[in-house]
Amino acid sequence: MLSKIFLLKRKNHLDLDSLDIYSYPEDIHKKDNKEILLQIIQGHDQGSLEDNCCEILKSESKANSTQDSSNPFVIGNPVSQLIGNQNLYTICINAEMLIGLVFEKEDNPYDYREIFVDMSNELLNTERSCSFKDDIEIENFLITLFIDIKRYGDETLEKAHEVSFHPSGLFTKVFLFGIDEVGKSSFTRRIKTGKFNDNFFTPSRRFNIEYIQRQDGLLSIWDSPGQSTFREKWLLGLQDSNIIIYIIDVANQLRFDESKTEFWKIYNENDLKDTPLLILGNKIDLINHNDNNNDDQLKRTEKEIIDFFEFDSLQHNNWKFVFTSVKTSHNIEKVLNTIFTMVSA
Ligand SMILES: Nc1nc2c(ncn2[C@@H]2O[C@H](COP(=O)(O)OP(=O)(O)O)[C@@H](O)[C@H]2O)c(=O)[nH]1
Ligand SMILES: [Mg+2]
Repeated sequence: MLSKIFLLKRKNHLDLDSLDIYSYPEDIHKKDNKEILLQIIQGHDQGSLEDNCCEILKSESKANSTQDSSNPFVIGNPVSQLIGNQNLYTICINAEMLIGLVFEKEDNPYDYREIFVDMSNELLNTERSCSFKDDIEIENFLITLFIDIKRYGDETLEKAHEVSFHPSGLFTKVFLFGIDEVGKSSFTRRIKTGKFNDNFFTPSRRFNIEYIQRQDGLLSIWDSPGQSTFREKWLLGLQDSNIIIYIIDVANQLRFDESKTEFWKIYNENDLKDTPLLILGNKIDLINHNDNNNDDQLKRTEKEIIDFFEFDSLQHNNWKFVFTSVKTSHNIEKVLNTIFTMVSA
């Protein structure tokens, strides 16, 4: 488990007295830890924060500043260090700062490699959440990074361990995708807990994998996060899925174009032809149909959606379209059964 995060920021030279230190949740006191801090700095990249800490980074930093100012922060490779009984993972930013994660001894820092690099990059370069200009900004950045990495460890790594001990070892990996707000997280929550909440808060950066035991087998549902930089890495999980589910918000036609573009982009960039594809037209409860010929109307709506999204041009053996409402539970049971039939087909 992640226990602490810290940041060492060099003012001038490698003089510990001119080093700014931030940490969370507990303080690292410079005086007590002088020796350890020195070792951390020297241990990173076998260099020092002063000199050859990431020489490559320095040149990249320079190249970056002239060519492309869109990524102001150059983020190095994490380095794992065992100093005393401290299990550390440090990353160098712009050749002038070190961010360190402190783990418990039995943890493997390499499990956290991607999230550490991706989150730092996302917070610093995409969201521009910190320019290291003032203390509060830096502290907020560190706390955000800490919470997200810890959450990843608690929710994803711990669960992965749980599952590998599952006796059958057989589970169906279900990969959800779709633009934000279509109901992916609500869907996952509905089948996990049976609950729905209009105001359910789902943090956008959250890695969300839920394991759900059903009579037909164990499902692992991968609910992909909305943020695009995260999504890139997340999508690596697509190919080894047993089934992929694409969700559309049928009540929000304003975003059909965007949704369609996103679908085809992901579909074409990944080799998915042989993976069963289930398309859910969610939030059907929001579409007011004239009660008399509800079925006909639904068929027409389905055809309009399929035409608009050009699903008929899918070079795909095994795909289906189903209307759902996560809110009213409409067709949710059917979706679960369909998952198992499609996977075993
Ligand atoms: N009316 C209605 N609202 C829904 C339905 N499914 C999800 N929502 C709402 O749509 C919003 C976005 O849902 P969320 O699960 O966070 O979407 P995600 O970004 O795809 O994970 C939330 O306010 C949900 O309560 C549905 O079937 N019907
Ligand atoms: Mg979500």
